[in-house]
Amino acid sequence: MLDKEMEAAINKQLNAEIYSSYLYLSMEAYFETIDLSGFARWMRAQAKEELDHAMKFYDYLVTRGARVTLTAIETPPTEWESTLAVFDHVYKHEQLVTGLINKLVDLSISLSDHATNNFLQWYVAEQVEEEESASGALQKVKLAGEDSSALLMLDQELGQRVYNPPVKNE
Ligand code: OFO
Repeated sequence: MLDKEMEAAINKQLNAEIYSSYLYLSMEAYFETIDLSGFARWMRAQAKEELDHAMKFYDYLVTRGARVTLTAIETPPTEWESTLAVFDHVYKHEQLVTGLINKLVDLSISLSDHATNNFLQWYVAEQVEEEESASGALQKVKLAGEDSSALLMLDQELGQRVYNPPVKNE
């Protein structure tokens, strides 16, 4: 049986993962309005990935006989000053999520919840990839700078991103 404190913390993280999905969907919509459809596709892939992160927590709660409790999702921002501002936000957001995952790991250790600790290691590794991917995109956008043709080429490049689901959803 899952400790009640851990159950509440995982439900909170489930909400945070859905918020991440919302945030990236909002970024997708922003890029669609300024006709950068490659960046928009990159964000769509990111949004789907976040929903899978949420579902992995959902399924873990069910597997452990715990209660999934869905709560309201915060409204994400809808406007950014530039492409650079968006990708800077993505990178900062992923760093924030890494901090949240680390806190969950800390809680699992303090509760001697080895099963949850083991489960959370997947997210620890995933956050390394998330930060790398976000920082890589941010660096490229920085390099493109004010050069609109470089930005359009980058839009095409990032638009090639293919989403591979990390978990199987039914
Ligand atoms: Fe769920 O990893 Fe990004 O936020």
